[in-house]
Amino acid sequence: MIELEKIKEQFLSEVNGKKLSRSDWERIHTKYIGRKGLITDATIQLKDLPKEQKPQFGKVLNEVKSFVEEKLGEIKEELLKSEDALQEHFDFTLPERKQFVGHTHPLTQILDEIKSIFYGMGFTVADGPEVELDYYNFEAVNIPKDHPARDMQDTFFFSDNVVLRTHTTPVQARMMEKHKPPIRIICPGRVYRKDTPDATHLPVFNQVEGLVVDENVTFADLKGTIGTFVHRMFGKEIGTRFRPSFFSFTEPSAEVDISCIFCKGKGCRVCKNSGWIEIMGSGMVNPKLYEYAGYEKGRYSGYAFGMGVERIAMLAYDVNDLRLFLENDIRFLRQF
Ligand code: 2NL
Repeated sequence: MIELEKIKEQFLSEVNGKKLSRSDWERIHTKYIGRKGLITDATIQLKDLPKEQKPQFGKVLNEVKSFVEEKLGEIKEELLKSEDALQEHFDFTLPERKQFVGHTHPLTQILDEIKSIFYGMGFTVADGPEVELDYYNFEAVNIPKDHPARDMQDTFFFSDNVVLRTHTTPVQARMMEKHKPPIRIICPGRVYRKDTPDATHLPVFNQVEGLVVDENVTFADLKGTIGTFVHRMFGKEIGTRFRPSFFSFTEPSAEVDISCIFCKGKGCRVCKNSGWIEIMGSGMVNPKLYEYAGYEKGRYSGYAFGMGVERIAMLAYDVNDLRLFLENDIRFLRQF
């Protein structure tokens, strides 16, 4: 009994009015109620006491044990609270961290729009290699060896017969070689020219070319398809004009102009007061290409066209420098 009172007093002297650390707490916990602690010892002693002393000793032992456990519990709670306070320096006045949701690049948006308009008219997409044989890039689309487009100045050559494609026309030449008409495809993709970048030139840019070959295809089909494309892309009020031109892979050939989307044809800085803006090249497929494809002579006719995606995007978004599309300046991109 005296011994139990002593244990309690000793315990109190170790905890009362003391600022205990976590390790102090561990040490005291072990000393009193650990497996070999003082109170655990006393519990073992209880067994050996004379029968008549047991109830009284047991009662006091339980009181002391409960007291110690309760006190250690309180101290632990205090310890945890002060540790939390140290760790959670949460400043509720801090401004939030903004999360920005991205979106597709403006060029991709325009390309998606172009594709979806042609899907709506029954076209499918074809693609091919960017590193191309001279044969498909030039020869098979009627650009002979002495043609100015073959000038070393504006083509990247890997070797005598391997180039970075300068247009997506070789994709269509490969399609014709592999498949018999009817053909109704568009070929979007990256093309390369040896140009120094400026507001209107890039050495890498994107094209969409289209090709339709079947029996009895006429220039009227070309006009209808392009006219519909212009209406869906730029609006019902925008007119289309075909102006005679030359491409070695089409005959006859035409440049496609649209009425100026900025001044509606009245004349402004963008259309250089002409009221018209050039958006693509087109024409009836030169029969020479059917020879290269191995088609039956005189059986098929078709039309083709080609446009620069960056050029369409410049018009659609009223952007006056091509390089802006490549700089990835978030202030520019966020506007679209
Ligand atoms: C332009 C002009 C054009 C074509 C591309 C083509 C393809 C085959 C046969 C005939 Cl397989 N033509 N493509 C035709 C006319 C014009 O592109 O200024 N592109 C940016």
